[in-house]
Amino acid sequence: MKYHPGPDDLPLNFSDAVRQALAAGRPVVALESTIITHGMPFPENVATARAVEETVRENGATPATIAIIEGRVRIGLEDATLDWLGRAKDVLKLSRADLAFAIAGGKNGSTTVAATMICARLAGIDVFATGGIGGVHRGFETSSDVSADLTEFARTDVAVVCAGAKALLDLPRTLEYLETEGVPVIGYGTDLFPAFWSRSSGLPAPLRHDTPQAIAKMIRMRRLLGLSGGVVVANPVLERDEIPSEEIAAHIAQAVAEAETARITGKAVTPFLLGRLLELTQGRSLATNIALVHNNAVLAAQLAAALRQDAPQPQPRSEPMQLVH
Ligand code: PSU
Ligand code: MN
Repeated sequence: MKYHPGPDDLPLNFSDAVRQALAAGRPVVALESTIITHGMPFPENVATARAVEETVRENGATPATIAIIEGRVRIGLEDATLDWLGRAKDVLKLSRADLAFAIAGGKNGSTTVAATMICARLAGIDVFATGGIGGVHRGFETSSDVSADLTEFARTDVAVVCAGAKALLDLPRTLEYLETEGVPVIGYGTDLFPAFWSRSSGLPAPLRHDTPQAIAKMIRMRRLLGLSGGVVVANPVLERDEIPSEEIAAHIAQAVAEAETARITGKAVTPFLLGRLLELTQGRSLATNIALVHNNAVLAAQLAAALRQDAPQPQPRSEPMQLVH
């Protein structure tokens, strides 16, 4: 709770379970909601969101799924709201650029990785589990399409456990961008950067750790150094669940070409590509997607516990001012 900087009228609403866990200093794991509204089809989206919350609980942490409901930042959603979100068609996909627009306007919106990091930080949550992060898109040379997730990592102190980034992005440029922004990218138990459905992108992971405790120690050191921003914990999908990159490559090429032909731009690009990949793999990609989110939830719960186990940290100089640009 020590990071809670909100003015009194910031509409930040905690579920009872999350409020109690934070007050008691117990580990909490944030979960995003764009994966529910724009990342997976109904009903798998709702079933997965619930099951992932359960995985977090089974691993000793409290889940806090984050979304904007009627202009309120909700930290922890009840089942009925999750269910409604999973069916709703007119929910905005919110990133840093449109978060205040949705809250001030009393709208409903799901939070991307970037927006979930902002809300988690406001709520005093250090760790967040998701599937894949946004990145530099293929064809960046002409589109300039870089996910706001990447700049958020440079600004907001949250550890995001993911399975790397999808190979439908430009992964070498994504890693270059993160390096330029000073964002640590940690391969968990691997020397290779994972590519979502596949355990490896073939690219080296910039850093490597093999235990949650080692990651927690590094995060604390970043704070002692006064370094702003978060870290990417890239946790490869388990071998039994992976789809080898050769198998998925042709489908990716087709989806990217179709997006270009259809002149899809802006925030519609990622949902379009995810939807096409699902169709082109005849749903096979979904099982892998679900499995890797669970795998990430387990590690995130362990990391949240590791961060709580050790001595309280001094207030970093740059917190919480970095939230106000
Ligand atoms: N990548 C995935 N699944 C997802 C997303 C990305 O494999 O659901 C979602 C996340 O919410 C991520 C967002 O933050 O898409 C990135 O969108 P954009 O590229 O428009 O920044
Ligand atoms: Mn984009």
